[in-house]
Amino acid sequence: MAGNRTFTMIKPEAVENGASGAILAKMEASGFRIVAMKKTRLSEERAGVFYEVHKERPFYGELVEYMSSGPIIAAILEKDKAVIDFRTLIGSTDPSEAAEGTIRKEFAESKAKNAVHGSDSDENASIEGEFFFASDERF
Ligand code: 3AN
Repeated sequence: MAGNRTFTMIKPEAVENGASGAILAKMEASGFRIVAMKKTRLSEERAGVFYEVHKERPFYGELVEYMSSGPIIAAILEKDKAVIDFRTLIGSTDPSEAAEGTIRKEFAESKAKNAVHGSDSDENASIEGEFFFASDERF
């Protein structure tokens, strides 16, 4: 049976550093199936919409600027308990607090440049997946 889905982005610094392949390999090796994937670049306006939930937070401007600073890789992933298991795989927002073996421990530079995004709920996974992918781009 197909599991449920989460949404991820490999962030600009990880793409720039050539870490995309290693990060995607870790996701697949951890049991996540790639349902949809693309390399794209967010305009400042689209990054602002994507992160609208964080609008009141002090780092919002920095976050929007950073996430539109270069190409990202967006993907929808599928696995049993995808959202929670993916949050475990990526580790804490702050890489200095991320557990050994997590993607952020290995690849993130800082709280802002933290290599990957992972949805925090089934509802947001669905909204975020819709933001990037049409139904004929999912397999
Ligand atoms: P997560 O990505 O682990 O769900 P959130 O939802 O707290 O973390 O934050 C969303 C994004 O905002 C993070 N991925 C990170 O890039 C950025 N962010 C969070 N906290 C900070 C901070 N103190 N300074 C700069 N950027 C931050």
